Amino acid sequence: MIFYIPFNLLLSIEYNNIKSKIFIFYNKMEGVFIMGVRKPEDTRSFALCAHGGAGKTSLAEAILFNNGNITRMGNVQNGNTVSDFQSEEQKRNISISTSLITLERKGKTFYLLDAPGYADFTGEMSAAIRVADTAVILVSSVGGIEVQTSKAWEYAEHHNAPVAFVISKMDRENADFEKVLADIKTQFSQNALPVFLPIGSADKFSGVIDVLNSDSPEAASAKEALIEAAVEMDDELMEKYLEGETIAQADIERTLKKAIASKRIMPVFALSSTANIGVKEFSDFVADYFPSPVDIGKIDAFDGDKKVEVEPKVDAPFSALCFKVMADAFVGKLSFIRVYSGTLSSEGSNIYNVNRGEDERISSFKLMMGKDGKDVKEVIAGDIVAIPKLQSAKVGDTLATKGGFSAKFPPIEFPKPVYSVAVIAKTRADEDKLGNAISRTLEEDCSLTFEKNAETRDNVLSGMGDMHIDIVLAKMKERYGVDLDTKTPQVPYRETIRKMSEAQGKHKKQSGGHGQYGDVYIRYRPLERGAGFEFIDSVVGGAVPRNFIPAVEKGLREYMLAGPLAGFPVVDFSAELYYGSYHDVDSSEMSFKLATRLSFKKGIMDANPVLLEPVMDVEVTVPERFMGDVMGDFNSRRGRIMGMEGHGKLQVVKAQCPLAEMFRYAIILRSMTSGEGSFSMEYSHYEEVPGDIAKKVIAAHKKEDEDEE
Ligand SMILES: Nc1nc2c(ncn2[C@@H]2O[C@H](COP(=O)(O)OP(=O)(O)OP(=O)(O)O)[C@@H](O)[C@H]2O)c(=O)[nH]1
Ligand SMILES: [Mg+2]
Repeated sequence: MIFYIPFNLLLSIEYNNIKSKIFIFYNKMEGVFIMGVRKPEDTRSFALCAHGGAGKTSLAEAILFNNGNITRMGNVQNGNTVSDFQSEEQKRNISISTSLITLERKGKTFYLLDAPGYADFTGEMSAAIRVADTAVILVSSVGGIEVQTSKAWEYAEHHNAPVAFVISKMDRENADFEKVLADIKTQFSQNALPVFLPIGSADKFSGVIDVLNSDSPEAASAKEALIEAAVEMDDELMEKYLEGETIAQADIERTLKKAIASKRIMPVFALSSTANIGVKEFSDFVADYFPSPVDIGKIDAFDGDKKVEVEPKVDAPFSALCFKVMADAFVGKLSFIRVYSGTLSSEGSNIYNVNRGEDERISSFKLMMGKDGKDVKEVIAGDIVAIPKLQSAKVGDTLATKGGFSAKFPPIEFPKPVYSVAVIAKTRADEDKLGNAISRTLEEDCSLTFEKNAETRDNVLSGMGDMHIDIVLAKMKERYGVDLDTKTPQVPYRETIRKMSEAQGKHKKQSGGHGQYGDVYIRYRPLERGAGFEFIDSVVGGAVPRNFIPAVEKGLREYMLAGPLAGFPVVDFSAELYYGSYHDVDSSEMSFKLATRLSFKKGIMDANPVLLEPVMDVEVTVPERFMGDVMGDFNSRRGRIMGMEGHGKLQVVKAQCPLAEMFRYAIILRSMTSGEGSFSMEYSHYEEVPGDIAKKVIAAHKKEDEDEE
């Protein structure tokens, strides 16, 4: 049911005794508002995901053009697509964050999430798949399956999301539908079944065959495969089919939808977005057969340890998940949410952040079209919208109404950063603005971390790769006017000792009146790695008076922060105060502290001091042919191979490698594997730095100290 009405209106009506939500939609081409009856059954949300450059943004653009939402089809190269609206996206001709596009087609509301494909933005893709009802994985008919295609598949599997495959760029030279389809079947799933077949390819690509509605011999076997898989969804139908009876079209359509929702069928499409062939057919298929939130059914939330099933019902308590936060130049902060249950009107409403316990007033919901939003006053289960000016919501937070839904959805998982730089403000003014710029940037980007390293004092910005960091720095400059220099972060080296030593420290000063006197004997012993520091007091007979002993311990704890070898913190040792002497008048806490310092310096230097460096656990995933290169490279960077595992055509190499050798690994691995490798790493333990390298580090550090003085 569609009405045309001349102004923005929203009501609830009773229609055929069903209380339904009215939804107003602005259709740019027709310049009118279209009003329809809304229910979750009519919602189609899907995430376009793929390797970088497979054509996601171009497909989104073509869908909008065919649907009449835009009158001219933009182009990624010209930087005028709806989806790639950020200046960094337009400058680089790539997507860097997920765009949300809302449209109406065949009475259905589409929420299209256009995720970026480059490895540096994998987290965006993962979040998009998490909140969309279907993952649409694009595979270029020329490039075939690539690293991030497999990542998209992995995420879809992880979230148990229904999958569709789009074999894109069918107009390109060397387009090979059959080969790509065969690869999808062998590498991902035999359930990948074409629903549209290409007619011709490259410059002869002229259209697509609708497999289900075709009687042509070319489509016969594909049709057979589709019907066979669809009827499996219904035992009675299956029996009929096996007995050779003809299956009614309506039955096929009904079961096809079920088969897609349950992943028994993963529909495969052939299309070209730039030539606009096969795109309309794709959109119509989405409207007709893609699962709605109701087809997806219940999802899990957790109330403490208790599992709570959330059903996509409009009359259930309102619940939603915040999956993206964006700073908008005009509106300010926009929080993107996926509604999982209930209904919420923006009029006079508050939204309650279950994770943070904060209740906030809201003014509107926005149906997004790239950077633009149209106000809508009510949202229902299945909707994906943005809320302006919500202060508390962070990515992964569960939103509800106070006293209503109280469980939490599982957090959204983001990959851990693997590439770090130390940032330095260019001027004092930049430094003043840094804190605010960083905290706003972190809010938007969950693959980014920022930390002041207590040991090296570096401000370390970590992300997924050099491109990611470059973009973050460019954005901070553009938005917040903060200019930052970068350098390789310092390795947080530490010092320790390898043998026992004993050292006296005696501080004595006789100057006119009151003198200073402190005298300590301390025994230093190595402790096992990770033990930290231990102070032992074994003074007998008051050689050091009780009241001065805390000053000795305090002194040690202070001096150990900058060791005598190269100024790094000293760890994994014990210091035993076993003897000393004092002066009735001249001894003080300060004198004993200074005496301790003398003992510490000498004692550590006598105990065979060495440098320790952090060693990382590294996991590298590469196609088999790069295994040799990756392992050889680890040898050259002091790494140790810990193991290998095969995952299909990919190999996982596990290694331990000093952090000092890993700062540029994101860049090195990319060039070594033409972008086909990925890796993750986390801190494992501290280990001794080999002598020759330690010498260099110590010399460099001494020089630095001299320069500073
Ligand atoms: N010939 C041809 N080129 C296409 C087609 N689709 C996209 N392209 C081109 O391929 C390049 C990448 O397209 P995008 O739409 O930006 O790809 P994407 O998957 O969104 O890329 P990222 O978001 O950066 O991962 C652009 O130059 C497009 O013009 C197509 O169907 N045919
Ligand atoms: Mg894109």
